[in-house]
Amino acid sequence: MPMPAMMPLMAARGWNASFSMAGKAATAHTWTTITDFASGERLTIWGYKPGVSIFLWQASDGVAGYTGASLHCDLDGNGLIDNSVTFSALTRDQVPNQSYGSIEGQAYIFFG
Ligand SMILES: [Ca+2]
Repeated sequence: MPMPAMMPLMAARGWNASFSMAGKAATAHTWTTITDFASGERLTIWGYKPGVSIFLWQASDGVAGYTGASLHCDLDGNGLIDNSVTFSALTRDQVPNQSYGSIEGQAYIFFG
């Protein structure tokens, strides 16, 4: 998989960070790396389409030095990855199970 530009999100230890990704059917692949994702922190990815979106986990992916369990999201199901997120230094088992929700017709997936 080609490596797009990455945007590290730094979460200082001891903070309860909440991350939000504006997932949308993309013409450009956005790849976010979250370091120090810890208990109490949350990640929301918007743009989820129930029954359409496709999610692919990789045990370890990302940029050298910040690899970890990575989720690749094809939110509109067109076969192209729209958003990726790497949970730096975490294994898949250390990432909270994803859950789903919707607010005012806008669906999302949620970790935390
Ligand atoms: Ca797509």
